[in-house]
Amino acid sequence: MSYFSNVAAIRFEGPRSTNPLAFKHYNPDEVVAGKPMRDHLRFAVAYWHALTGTGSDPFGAGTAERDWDRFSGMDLAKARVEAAFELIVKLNVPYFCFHDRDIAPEGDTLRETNRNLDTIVAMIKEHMKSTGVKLLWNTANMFTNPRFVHGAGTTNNADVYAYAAAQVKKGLEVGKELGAENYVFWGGREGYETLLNTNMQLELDNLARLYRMAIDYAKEIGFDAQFLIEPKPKEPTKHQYDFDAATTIAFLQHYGLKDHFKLNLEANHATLAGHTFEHELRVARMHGLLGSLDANQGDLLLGWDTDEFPTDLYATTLTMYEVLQNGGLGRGGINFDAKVRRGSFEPEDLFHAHIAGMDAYAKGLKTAAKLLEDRVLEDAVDRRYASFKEGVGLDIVSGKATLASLEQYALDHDKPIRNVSGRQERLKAVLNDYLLSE
Ligand code: XUL
Ligand code: CO
Repeated sequence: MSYFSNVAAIRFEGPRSTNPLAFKHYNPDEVVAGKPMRDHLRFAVAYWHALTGTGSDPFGAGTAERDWDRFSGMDLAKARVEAAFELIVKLNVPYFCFHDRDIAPEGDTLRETNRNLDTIVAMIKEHMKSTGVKLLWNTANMFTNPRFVHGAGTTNNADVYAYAAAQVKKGLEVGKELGAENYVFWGGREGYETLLNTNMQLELDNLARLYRMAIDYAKEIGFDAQFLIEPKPKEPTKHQYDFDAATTIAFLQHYGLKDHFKLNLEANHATLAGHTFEHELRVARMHGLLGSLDANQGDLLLGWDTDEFPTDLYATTLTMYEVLQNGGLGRGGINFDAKVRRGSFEPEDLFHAHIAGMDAYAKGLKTAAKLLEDRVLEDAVDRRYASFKEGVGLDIVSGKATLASLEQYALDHDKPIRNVSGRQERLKAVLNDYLLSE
């Protein structure tokens, strides 16, 4: 049974190809900056958008035409596994990611829900073995079911907290069973609406306790995945606790959890927080916490998480610039946490969307590698901070300077201070030149 019978395996055909179902820039074997593109990018398909998403929005029902929707219940879950692996293999994507509830339906009891999960996990395991596709990360959906109305790890209801803990425990077992390289915590409803009814201190302490239990349990069962926290500033709650990279890092530091986690950063979450994606990567990188990426993009005209496929070459270039300077993503990867638009409802659109995203990241990688090789931006930045390499600047960065010594310096050099242009427009033009060159 094929769910995408009119699409063949997608191949690299180069920038001059006119075949819409071919890669123009993503050539997995091509070596860039010392290693094949495939190893730099480590792409993943997001199960929830590609297989489970329907294209519904607050104003209308789903539009997506998906052959597997003929089924329901566990039959639907099984059909989706078949479709998932056909899609992933035809796209030549090495990884996928899922929430527990994406892959199997909830039963009437937690026991039944876990049994459903076990059945599908066994099926997925078989497909992983026969195709070589790997699990980049899995996670627990602790936001869709109404029981999580007040949160999961930050709920006011201890019974709900226990349920969430049970879900995380099962998630770690599933991750181990499938050899997941990472395990993600995105705080879907870990936040609050109003302080009038919220004990923020208890909620944050409890969230840290849940993370601590997860660390302990993973160790106990020998699941050695990298733990990732995915920041997001708002949506669904007004104040999400893991607002952005800096906030999440402060949380990890405060609770002594920093050595156990890295960050899974998402482009559209960055822009919702008022940051560029590269800003978030830089902050994480400075702390040694750049773990993995959820690739997508928002819309300048819309203030919510639109999760569009990433096509903005400036953004992918500056993102890969940070990734390369980080020495890569390690066990992380680039997961397309992105959905086709409601109007792009044909199965084929799933291919066009992923091809667009993969090509945009491949082009970004190549451009970033060239920029770094030529030290274009690095030299400009070095020159800009040259005053800290000698004299009073060197005294400052080496810790020799005091307020008194700097006052003496300022008094001795009391003449109009000359600044140098930041040359921003020139640098943007250089970036354009690099993007436009083959
Ligand atoms: C929601 C989001 C999630 C996480 C995983 O905005 O990004 O899908 O990536 O729970
Ligand atoms: Co995400």
